[in-house]
Amino acid sequence: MKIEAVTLREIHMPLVHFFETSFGRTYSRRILLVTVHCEGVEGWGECVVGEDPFYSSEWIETAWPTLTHYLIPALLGKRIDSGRDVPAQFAKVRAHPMAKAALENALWEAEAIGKNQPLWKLLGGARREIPCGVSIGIQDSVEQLLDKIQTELAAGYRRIKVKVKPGWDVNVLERIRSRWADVTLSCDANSAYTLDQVEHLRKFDQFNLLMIEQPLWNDDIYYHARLQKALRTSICLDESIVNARSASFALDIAACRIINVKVGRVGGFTEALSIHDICHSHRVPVWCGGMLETGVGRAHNIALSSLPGFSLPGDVSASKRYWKEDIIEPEVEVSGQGMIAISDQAGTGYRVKPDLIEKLTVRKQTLRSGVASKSA
Ligand code: OSB
Ligand code: MG
Repeated sequence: MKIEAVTLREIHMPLVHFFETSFGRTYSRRILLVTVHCEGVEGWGECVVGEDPFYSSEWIETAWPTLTHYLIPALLGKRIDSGRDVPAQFAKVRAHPMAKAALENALWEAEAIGKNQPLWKLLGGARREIPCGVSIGIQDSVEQLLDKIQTELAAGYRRIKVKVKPGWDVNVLERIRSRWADVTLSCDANSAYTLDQVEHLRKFDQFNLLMIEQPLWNDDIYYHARLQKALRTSICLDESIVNARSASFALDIAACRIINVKVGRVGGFTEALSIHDICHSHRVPVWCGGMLETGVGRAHNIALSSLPGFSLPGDVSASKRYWKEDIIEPEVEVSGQGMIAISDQAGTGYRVKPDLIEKLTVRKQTLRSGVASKSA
């Protein structure tokens, strides 16, 4: 595939309901989309950076120039046959995994369309439907949280994950467990605790949680191993697993028993597949995390979740939980049994809605091979 042009766009989309984690509340998303144009085939990718450098150091205003100055020029005009060949082209650029992933994943999608194959098959997937969980943010009151859990359980979701932070944790988990003794429940701290709080974190053990996600520092693995020894509850690492090497290290020192794979956080499908393979060979379950994606990123998460090691419900849920109208059709739908069916069509099986995307676009730039960059 010759990469003739790449288009970047920023679109603005309000969330149906605010989303709050231990690092803050989001009402509306600034979404960065990339389109690769390869000899009549188009592939789309979503850059899952946030509006602020809070989940990770990358954010929308670092991703855009990293793409236009370095990553897109590294591909323009080249022939690249496979998404797998993209990481080598980016090797000189340190970090910026989400910017890299957006472009790499768009090329995997173009490759799948070019080969007339479903993306999930190209990635090596096997599942024909995937189990879904939901991630529910911190609310204004515990009652509001309980109402939301009720709604999601009624919709069929198979795992409830709640965000926790000091002051919104043991008290909240107690209320959830007293109403639903048996639901599959986990929590995500997004690095809100330190090792001084081990005694406090041990109180989580009484709630029979499937896992506690990233309790300690975002860049830490070593102290999570110490904490895992002190807890009965399984630790799941999210933020601190940035590549296959950190996943191997975490498993070697028993820092966690579960890994959350986010394709943006690890720099693209190629690295995500390596992490999957390492975990699968260690019999460590993985699941697919979410970053409040639109349908473009969501469709990629669905394809990735079809791999055999993705044995736990992911944070991949229906479009309508996030958006009044998603930018793909059909929208992502979840069955009453909490499953998403995987399409047999070439590519992701979802189509972008160009008119809606155009309407939501606030900035756009196309870079063409052999032509100086131009804003429009
Ligand atoms: O830690 O998994 C996280 C959203 C933004 C940043 C970090 C996280 C999340 C979520 C949301 O938990 C998952 C979703 O997309 O539903
Ligand atoms: Mg997380």
